[in-house]
Formats: sequence, structure tokens, C-alpha cells
Amino acid sequence: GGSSAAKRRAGERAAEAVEDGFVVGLGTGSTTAHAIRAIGRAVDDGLDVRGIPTSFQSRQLALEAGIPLTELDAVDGVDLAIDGADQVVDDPESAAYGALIKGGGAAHAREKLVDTAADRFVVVADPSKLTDRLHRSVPLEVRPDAHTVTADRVQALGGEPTLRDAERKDGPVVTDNGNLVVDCAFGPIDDPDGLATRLSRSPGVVEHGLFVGVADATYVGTDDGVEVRRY
Ligand code: DER
Repeated sequence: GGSSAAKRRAGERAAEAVEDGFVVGLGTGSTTAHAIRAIGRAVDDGLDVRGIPTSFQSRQLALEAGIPLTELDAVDGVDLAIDGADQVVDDPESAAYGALIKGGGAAHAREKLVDTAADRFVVVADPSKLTDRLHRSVPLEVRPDAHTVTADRVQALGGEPTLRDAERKDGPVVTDNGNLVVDCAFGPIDDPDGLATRLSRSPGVVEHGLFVGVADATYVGTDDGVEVRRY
């Protein structure tokens, strides 16, 4: 990924958008981790906030940061969600401007739930995530018993499926929800919304990593500041 200074700047800028009394969605990944730590420092300074974690990792980080935690079914709404991305469409002329690929951390099922529930969803990224057209593999969270039929369906859609192997565990990655991850290479994706619809319809697919029309803004950390994209 990109430079840690850029990630830190993006995360810390996003944390500044958290106002007193907010319910904030806490994303997953190394960029959002900077936002979580910054929010923790604001809580130490008296900020009243409740965080909704999107993964085991973000919950652990929030506990370490001292952010009071809650869950979606315990609040009336989510004021702001902060989350990272693996790829962000950065061409303002594109119909897919602001579309994301997420799921590098295999947390995209709960991330999408929280990010879409929020009144405002802000992405935090470094420049390496920006692209004119989505082209990374699209992660799918799939029920364990559905990974072969899903692979067949992905191939029928023109994609190349790969069951995501774990690195320090024999066998595949298992998500927080007890499911598997199939990474699907489609090459350049000109119609992410159409592909998202087709993937959503595949039985056994719990969630896909295309976030289309969801983000409200992206804070891009650079080596000397933060650039803000608004969609
Ligand atoms: O899994 C995700 O969607 C995460 O947001 C992640 O992919 C971004 O991770 P990073 O901030 O560590 O690059």
C-alpha cells in the first residue's frame, strides 16, 4: 500500500469530522486505524462518541483506543462512517466516480452494512488506491458450502475466481462471520453497478466488495497534506 504518513494524514483528517454525540462507524484496515486512534485521543479529551466496529480488528483497535462501543441495533442511526478501500474511482467524468472496491481485509460484509447505514460515509485512502477505472479483483464473501457453485457462476460472468488462502493457517481465509472469500478478477470494470447486481443475485454470495454510489467523500492523504473528493 501507500506511505504510512499519507494513510495517517487521511485517517486523522477524517477523525476531525466526528462531532460530539456522534455515532460513528469504524472501518477496517490500516488507514482507518489512524482514524480510530485519533478518535480515541479525542475521547480522552472529552469527546462524547459511540463507535460501531466493522470487524474483530476494528473492535480491538477501538477497545485499545478507549472508544465506547455500540451496535447498529442499539442506536437510532449512524452519523458518520469512516472506512478504507482497496480502489477508488477518481475520474470525475466517470459515471462510477467514487465507486470503490473493498474487501482486501475480508471485512466487507459488515463494512457495507455500517457504511451504507451512515448518514455520511467518508473513505480514507492514500494515492495508491486511486484509479480511473476499477480493475482489481472483486472479493466475494461466500457461504463455505457455496464456494464451488459461486466459482462456476463467476466464470459464467467472465471472471476468474480464486479462493482466498490464509497465510498463517492451512486452508482458506475464514471471515469474522465464518464464511470464505473468493477473489474474482474481471479485468477493467466499466459497469460496476451492473456487475454488483449480477454478483448480488448469486445464491450463496453473502456480500461483494463493489461499493457503488455509497461513498460521500474520500480523504486522500498525500505526502504534504490531504486532498478531499466529494461525490
Ligand atoms: O477490507 C477493506 O475494505 C479495507 O478497508 C481495506 O481493504 C483497506 O485497507 P488499508 O487501509 O489497510 O489499505
